[in-house]
Amino acid sequence: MSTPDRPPGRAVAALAGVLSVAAALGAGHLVAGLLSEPSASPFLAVGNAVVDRTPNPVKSFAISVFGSDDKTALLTGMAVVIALVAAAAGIASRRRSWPGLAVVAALGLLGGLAVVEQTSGAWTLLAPIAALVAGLAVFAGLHARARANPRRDTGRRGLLLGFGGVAVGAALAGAGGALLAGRRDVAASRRAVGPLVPARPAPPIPPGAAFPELGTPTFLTPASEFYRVDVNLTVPQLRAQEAVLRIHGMVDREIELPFSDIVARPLVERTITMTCVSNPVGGPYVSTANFIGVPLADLLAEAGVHPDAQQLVGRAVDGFTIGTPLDRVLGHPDALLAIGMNGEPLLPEHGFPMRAVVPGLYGYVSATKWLSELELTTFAFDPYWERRGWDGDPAGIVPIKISSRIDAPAGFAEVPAGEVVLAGTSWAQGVGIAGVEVRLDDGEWRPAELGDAVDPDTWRMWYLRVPLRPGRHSATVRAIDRAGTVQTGERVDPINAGPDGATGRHTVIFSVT
Ligand SMILES: Nc1nc2c(c(=O)[nH]1)N[C@H]1C(S)=C(S)[C@@H](COP(=O)(O)O)O[C@H]1N2
Ligand SMILES: [Mo]
Repeated sequence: MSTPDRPPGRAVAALAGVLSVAAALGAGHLVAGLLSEPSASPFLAVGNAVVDRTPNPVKSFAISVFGSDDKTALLTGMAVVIALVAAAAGIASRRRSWPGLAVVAALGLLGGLAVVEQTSGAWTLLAPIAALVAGLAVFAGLHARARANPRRDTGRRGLLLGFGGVAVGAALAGAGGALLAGRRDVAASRRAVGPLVPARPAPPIPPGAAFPELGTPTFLTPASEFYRVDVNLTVPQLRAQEAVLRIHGMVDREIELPFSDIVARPLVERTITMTCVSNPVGGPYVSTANFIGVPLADLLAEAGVHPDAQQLVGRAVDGFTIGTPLDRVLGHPDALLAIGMNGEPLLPEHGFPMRAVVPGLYGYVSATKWLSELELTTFAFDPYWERRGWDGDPAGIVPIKISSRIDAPAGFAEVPAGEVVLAGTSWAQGVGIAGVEVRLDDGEWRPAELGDAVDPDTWRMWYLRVPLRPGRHSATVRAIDRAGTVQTGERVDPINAGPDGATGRHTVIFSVT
């Protein structure tokens, strides 16, 4: 026998109303994001419609009170009003569901009208329609659950699950929509910057610099394949139009450079191989690009650096900091404020719209992405990683360690008998590679053929052809730099090496069949 339904308490009823409208707004926001049409979000469309109708004196008052947070203030106010209306609708629906359904429908209609006014094209209506459908369905569902007998365990659990599920779903949908909308803004901003044409292009890469047909990487890494390392769970979505670089601290005059000022300067292009200190021996965290930008030394000269400044601290929009010994920056003409890679604006994951790149230094002490500030300080300031125990005397930051890697054959590959081609890359930024040697099955070190040298700050490809009998073989590689340093065989993992970088030699085991 089923127990008769009873009206839910006021709090539960109010919550059902609020959650239904939240679900509606979340669904609308998500569909707008999927449509790449942020202003089709019913919530934002209503906000924009309100802004359009706000008399100018009220607008200036809002700006004087809330500053650049005026949009946030408006949207927060709207959210509060909508929540109150939704709660009232919920309470009015304790006995029958139609008052709540009517209010949800009315709000949906309002959102739809705002979207019609604020956007063009018929597809944008999908967002308010999704919102309306989600709002009505969720309200009907929650209403039914709230009226189920709360004294039965299943009823209470069902209610909790329903409410919790809707809350999480609405939040996820809203966040997803915001994320998608932000991406679209940034994509449009990158397109508006357009291809970058350097006034001083990098010298062309000679065709003999890499042997991708033999298994080495291409000399320039496509931006989409460039290794990525950062502490960010989601990529900061910044627009170039709003980006400003502030140079301050121990300078004669603080300067603020909008992105538009930087992109309008004569741009230089340099071929630079970047490496992460966390790259294990044989690992993938090394890539090369033609970086386009403005020499950091020029910008610092404009601000006038105090003679007692020691450290250049790069600060990203999220507060992340990286410290570089100042002499490394001033001493290297290719230390860049970079805005582009391989002719295009930076990709968002590589720091769009601006980042630093300092040849010869690991990324964690040089290559701030999403850069918003350069601060001149002493070594007394501890940037992000130093504060987390990677203390190392910032004055004594080590240059990138000499290293080499076997790309072909891949580990445990099976290759046909006869002449086997081994190929890979090597790097010793700042000094340059003079030679690469390969040892097969604990034999003698044999010199490999080298690709054309491009720059001491870039990697150098190598290959070696050797006849090999069927069976299992091992190959080990070592590099020698132009100062005569031979890559050590002493194996230190990146974790144990701490801020100094891994050492050791890359060995690959493969079978000839
Ligand atoms: N804002 C910011 N910049 C950053 C980092 C970061 O976590 N946040 N990581 C650094 C590290 S450790 C490296 S190796 C390089 C990697 O740059 P990439 O991802 O473009 O290859 O960025 C550096 N710049
Ligand atoms: Mo790194």
